[in-house]
Order: sequence, then C-alpha cells, then structure tokens
Amino acid sequence: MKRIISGIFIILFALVSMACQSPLAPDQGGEGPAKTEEATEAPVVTDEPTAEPTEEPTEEPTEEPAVGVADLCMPLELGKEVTVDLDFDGVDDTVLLREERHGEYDNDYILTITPGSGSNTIEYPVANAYDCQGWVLDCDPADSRLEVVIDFVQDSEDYTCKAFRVNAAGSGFDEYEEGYCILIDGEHPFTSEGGFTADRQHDILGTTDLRFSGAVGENGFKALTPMSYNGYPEGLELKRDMELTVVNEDGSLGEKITVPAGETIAPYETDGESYVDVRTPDGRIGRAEVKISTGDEWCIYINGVNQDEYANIPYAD
Ligand SMILES: [Ca+2]
Ligand SMILES: [Ca+2]
Repeated sequence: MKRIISGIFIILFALVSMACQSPLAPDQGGEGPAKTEEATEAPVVTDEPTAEPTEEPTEEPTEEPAVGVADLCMPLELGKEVTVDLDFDGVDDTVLLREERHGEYDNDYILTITPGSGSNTIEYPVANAYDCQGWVLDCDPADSRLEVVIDFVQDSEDYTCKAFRVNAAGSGFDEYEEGYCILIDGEHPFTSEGGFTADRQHDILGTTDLRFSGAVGENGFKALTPMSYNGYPEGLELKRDMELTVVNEDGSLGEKITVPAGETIAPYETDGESYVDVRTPDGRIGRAEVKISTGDEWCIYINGVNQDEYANIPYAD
C-alpha cells in the first residue's frame, strides 16, 4: 500500500511540475504572438506649410475680350434676314438687305440693321440702283465689332460703298462712305488679314480704275495696299522732263533721276493722294510727288506742276 501511495505522489508531482512551467517569453528565445500587421509609420510632421501662400488676393476672373472669327464673310442675300451679334454684346442683331423693283433699271434697295440691344435701328435706302450687294465682315477679329458693308452702282460707273459699324460707346452706328467698287467672290475672297479687293476710279495721270485691297476699321474705309493701275493708261509721252526718285525693290527710295521730254512713262501705283509711281523707259520704278486740290480749284499737281503740263492726260468724258 505504501508503494501505491508513493507512486501516486510521484505522478501528481510530475503533473504539477508540467503545469507550472510557463511558456518561454519571446525575449527568452521563444516565439511571441504572431504580429498581424506591420506597424504603420507615423506621419512626419514638419513645419513647412502644405501649400505655397498666394501673394495676390484671389480676384474674380476678368472678362475675356470677345474675339471674332477670322475671315468671317456673310453675304447678304436679298430679302433674307441675317441674325448675327454685330457688337459682341451677347445679344443677336439682325441685318436685312431687300429689294423693291419698280422697273428694269429702277430698283430701290433698303438695308435695315436692327440691334437686339435696343439702340437705334438703321434704315438705309439706296434709290435707283442697278445693283446692290452686301456683306457682314469681320475685318479685325480682335476689335469686338463686325462691319456691315454694301456696295451699289447708280450710274454706269458710279460706284458707292457704305459701311456701318457699332460706335465705340455701343449706343449707335458709325457710317462711312467711299467711291469703291468692292469685289468679294470666289476669285476675290475676303480675308481679315488681306481685306477685300476693291477698285476705285482716280484721275492721277488719267482717269482709271485703281485696284487695291481695302478694309473697314474704326475710322472707316482704308486701303491696305497701294493702288495699282491695271495697265491703263499704257503709256504717257512726256511733254516736259519728269523728275523721279527711284523706288528700290525693297521699297526704299534711291537716287533721283530725270526722264526727259519725249520719253514714255507708264503709271504703276499710287496711294491716291501723296505720290504716284511710274515705270520708266528702262524698266525702273520712279516716284513723283502728288498734291490734289479739290473743289472749285480742282487740280492734280505732279511735283508741284499741273499734271496736264506733263502729258495729254486721258480723262473720262
Ligand atoms: Ca449685339
Ligand atoms: Ca472685328
């Protein structure tokens, strides 16, 4: 019996000893509880601001200047109203060119421009015209204006063109008039940069049509290029010596020359008011000064001399 009890104690002691052994701590070489996640790095706090401060206070965006459409050219079809914003104020305006036929050569044309903003309506009548054409143009896409241009002929060669353009205050229309014949078609396209093709009758060294490129700006019609003599008159025999300043190929002025009486010059280009360029017998281009007296004292002076003294000038009848 003593042996049995002794054996039980030995077994109990062994069990208690096992129960009292704690698992080894990790720092003792054992495995600790498995980490479920890597530790996240703490955010780095710096003194730097997260965004650069703006130097200027925030402003409302300024209104973009209204920009037109380069080369815009809307032909006015007779009797058909065109809706377009002529002054870029965001309100549509209307343009109408209509015809009233009274007879074969007895037509009236009426141009009506009705601003959507309520400023004054333009009604421009063209009486007894053979023909009348019109266009809405954008001669300068950056000036927030469109131009309404009409062109008509009332006598055989008596061309007139008119332009209407909203004035600077936006309260009405400026009107301009010139004696141009405007050509805008497939052969003579309009562009904002190059303008329109135009003919203008002039009497410098003879009555003739001068061809040039023109446009309309805030001061009205203007020529963008010199006016070219279309080969007419072909030549003028000088009755007296003509002093000229040679125009070099780069446009600069060169030496002074004299074309003697008896030689023939051919008008070449002019600005219509201050000079005329002629082709000399040896093929060079020479420039003479022009002055035009108007009214009762009408006279064209070349180098200070009445142009009639230089040649038999072919005027129109
Ligand atoms: Ca408008
Ligand atoms: Ca414009």
